[in-house]
Amino acid sequence: MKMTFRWFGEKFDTITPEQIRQISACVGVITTLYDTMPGEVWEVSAIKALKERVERAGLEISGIESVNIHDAIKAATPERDGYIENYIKTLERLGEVGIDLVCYNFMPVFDWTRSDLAKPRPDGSNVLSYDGSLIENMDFEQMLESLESKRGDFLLPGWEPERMARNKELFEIYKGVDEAKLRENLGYFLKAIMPTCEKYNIKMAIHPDDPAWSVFGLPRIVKNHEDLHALVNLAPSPCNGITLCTGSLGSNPDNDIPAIIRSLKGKIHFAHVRNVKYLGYRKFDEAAHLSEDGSLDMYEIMKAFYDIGFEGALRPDHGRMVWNEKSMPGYGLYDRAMGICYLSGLLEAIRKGRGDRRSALYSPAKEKP
Ligand SMILES: [Mn+2]
Repeated sequence: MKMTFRWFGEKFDTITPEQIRQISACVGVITTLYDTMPGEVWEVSAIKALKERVERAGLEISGIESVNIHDAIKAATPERDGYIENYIKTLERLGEVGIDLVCYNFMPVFDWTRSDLAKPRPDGSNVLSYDGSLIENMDFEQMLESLESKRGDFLLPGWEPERMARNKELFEIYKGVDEAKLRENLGYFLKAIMPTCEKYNIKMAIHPDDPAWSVFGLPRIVKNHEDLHALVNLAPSPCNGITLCTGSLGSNPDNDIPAIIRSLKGKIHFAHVRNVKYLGYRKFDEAAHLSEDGSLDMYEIMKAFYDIGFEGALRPDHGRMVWNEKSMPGYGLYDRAMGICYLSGLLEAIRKGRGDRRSALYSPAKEKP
């Protein structure tokens, strides 16, 4: 496993690659060109500049999260083939500089949803939180206003104001797109891009829906074991796989995360690891990574990744906001750094318990001559 850290780029993140480098165990960043819109072809010069910036700090780009997919592709409007061509062009440009992991999602209109971006905890920290009873009583406009009022100066990935200004139009194009249709559109997209992915060995890793159920009446097709296996079968290729996000899938207590991991050997290309605390039906708080702080057993999760021979990039996902840090909700430095160290500790114990003496910094990339 390769331990990595999400970084939003110089213009958008409060954290520097130099700070990330000082987190022991971390070998790379997961990043993106955050100022490109879905559908745009990425500029070669911008990709190279990003790569150089990361490498200057002694890190690698371990993957891109995300190359976002234009709604024309998700909803299969007449413009989709042009946008797929653009997507392929971006993949080629990433492949040319040796980037071999791309995370994406196929959620209509917006991606993750929360009712609170900074819910106070008794320990003085705060967390992202979801309360279904609040969300179900809001319409989408109210949801947007609520997030807008809480985000402070920070951008929220997946809720770009430029796109959200068009939300009525976006909802309109998804009329008549049910789960079956959305899955068909995903299959069409995957079949079109797989030859390019195979040529450059780019592993595509779809992110599960967050939370793992339908919100605002929009279809969701990456929620559980069944959906993940259907996705894998849509386009059989070593490059078609999954971002196993424990927190997104874990929002639904019916999802047995270690069992899901074990069932997807060879199909998990990227891992997001975080904990959630169940508070009731469709109600949860995010938590510290520590097992005891939430409802997921992080030891069992890391063991499952180890047992299936997962050697891809893993990153700690959202943390709490601690020590009065000010940053993008969920993406402060401190709690994610504590998270990655905790996960690395679990992994060292699992490895040594199995007689595996590889160093904690082992990563497949580093073994290459
Ligand atoms: Mn995630």
